[in-house]
Amino acid sequence: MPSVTEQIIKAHLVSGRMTPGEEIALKIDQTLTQDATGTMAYLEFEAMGVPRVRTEVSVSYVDHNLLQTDFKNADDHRFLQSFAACYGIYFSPPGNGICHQVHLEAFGIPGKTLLGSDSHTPTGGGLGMLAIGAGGLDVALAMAGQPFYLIMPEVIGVHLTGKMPPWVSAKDVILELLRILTVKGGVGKILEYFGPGVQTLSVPDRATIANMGAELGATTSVFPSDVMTRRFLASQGRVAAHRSLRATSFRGFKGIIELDLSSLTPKIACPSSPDNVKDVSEVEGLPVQQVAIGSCSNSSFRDLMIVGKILAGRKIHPSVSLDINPGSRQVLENVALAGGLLPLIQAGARIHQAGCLGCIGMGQAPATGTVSLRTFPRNFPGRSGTKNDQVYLVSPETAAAAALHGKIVDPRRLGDYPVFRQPRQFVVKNRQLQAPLDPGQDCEIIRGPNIQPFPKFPPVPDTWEGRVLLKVEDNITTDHIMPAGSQILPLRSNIPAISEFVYHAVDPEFVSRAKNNGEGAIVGGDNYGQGSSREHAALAPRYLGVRVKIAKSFARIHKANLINFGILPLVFEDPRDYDQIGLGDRLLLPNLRERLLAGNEQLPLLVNGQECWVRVELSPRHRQIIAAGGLLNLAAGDRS
Ligand code: MIC
Ligand code: SF4
Repeated sequence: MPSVTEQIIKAHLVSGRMTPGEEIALKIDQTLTQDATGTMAYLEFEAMGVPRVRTEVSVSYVDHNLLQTDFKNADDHRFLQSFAACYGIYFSPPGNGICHQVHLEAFGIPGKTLLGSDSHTPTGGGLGMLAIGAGGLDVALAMAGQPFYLIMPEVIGVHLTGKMPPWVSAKDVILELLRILTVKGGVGKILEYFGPGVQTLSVPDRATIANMGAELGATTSVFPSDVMTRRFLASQGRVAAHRSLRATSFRGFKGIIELDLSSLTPKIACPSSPDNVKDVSEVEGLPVQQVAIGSCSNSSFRDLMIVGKILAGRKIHPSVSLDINPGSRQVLENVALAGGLLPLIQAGARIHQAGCLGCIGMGQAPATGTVSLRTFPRNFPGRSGTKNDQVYLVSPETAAAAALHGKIVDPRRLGDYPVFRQPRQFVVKNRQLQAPLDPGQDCEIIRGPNIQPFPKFPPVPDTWEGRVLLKVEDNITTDHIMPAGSQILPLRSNIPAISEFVYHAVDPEFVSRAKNNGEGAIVGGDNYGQGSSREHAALAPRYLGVRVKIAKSFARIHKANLINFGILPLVFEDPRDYDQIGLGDRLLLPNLRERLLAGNEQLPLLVNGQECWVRVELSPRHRQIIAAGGLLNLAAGDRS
């Protein structure tokens, strides 16, 4: 038997060969959406005319857009709820929890494939799933029973030995990997964890590690399914969902990373990138004004209980705001039952509803010029909602130490590491998951005025001409391209409105320049579009006339979204050409359409009349989609 990854892929392979670099198609068993990507995904699904989802399980979560400052988010929640009931989808209402946490608790099954319209869907890898983040349109297609296409990644083994010492936890493991591999080290790869160290990690530990594989740019991360997995499923009242999955041959691994868990120390990702990792001891003493504990990477029962234990009988530092964002209602209930909530309240914590909250700038923005320590997965610039923010990413242990002292402190200074027992069986009966209506029952989809029709885009012209509308550097995130936060997220169902904010913080003139120039291009550096799965980072620029993006390299999900919405991603043949192109330059791609459909791997690009070469790293299917002006056009028969 090969690796766990290969076993799952083999069992779901619809077409293609498992050779890295080749396009494969996978059968998808389960899907998830969240509210910020879900409305578009369901509008796209509706346009496909399929009466009911064709997956084993599909779930629609509301966890991102929880602030209801006007009708918009509330309208979207109602739309999602009514849509789920009609189309055979489970619905998880606001306050029930973060999609990835609730999915682990209630739906995840080892060996199954999960496609989610959120980049942290790989959290399910902690449970032995092949869980992949994708744009909403790809998830909509999976719900319609279509396979998911991707380029077969290389599988890299991560060999874990040893056991984490006291005061070191799963966040430190993944921060160490981020230090070694950087935010682009995982692009085009699946990380599969194996070795004796794996058995020392619980499923929530594994989920934290798999979750932030997204920050490495990895397609996903996979853990085996073993006795720990069985224990976790039993604790969730779902032991029947367990099956064992383990690798028996590692020959398919394209490389192996060695990590001795016992050698790890508490780590911290400094502003403003998850790979800017140092030892906590190196930044000790820095005053901290906000500590936030939660998000899909660290808000499980264990994470909240350990903080409760550390804070028990103590008070937080008066200059600190300690925000607790539980991962799910079930976590909050079980922490309360186990006596972990009272110490948090008494210590001075602010207890919030379960959801993403400050992680996506839905409240909890830090004060100007202050330091915020968060157990979240991302600290991209400005994502917190505050300009020039200073967000550090840490484990719950390091976060609790800072909350007590008002400054960054190595948690190993806190004395004995608290111990607590996790219940064998959590109380699970109060999960608020709404099952869909039976087929044939009457139902109505409730659409508020926030939901606007999907824009239509023209196919690729024979020869393309345009101007450089923007030039940006390496590691541009989707938060730069299409910011989130409490002002902009409510516009996710309205492309004309949200497009006014494209590249808002990077270049406030971008939108008017794009509108005044007809079609155009954006030029980027390495790892362009890292971060989230939001297809709005492709859709909204496309709406503004961006047809071409030229970069040194692209992040996986963003590239797939560009293709889906008819934006041509081109790669510099010679990266030095990046330096030769500037804002406002005139670009020409002669005979683009013909060359694209003929499968040309290089294209001549004229920059102000001077020729250079760009690479087209696209499958024949991708080329058809782009030529048609996007996947929806292609599906509707606007073939060229
Ligand atoms: C994020 O963490 O950036 C988000 C918000 O969860 C996104 C999805 C979105 O933008 O709606 C993600 O990770 O895909
Ligand atoms: Fe929500 Fe943050 Fe996780 Fe994204 S990274 S799903 S915003 S908790």
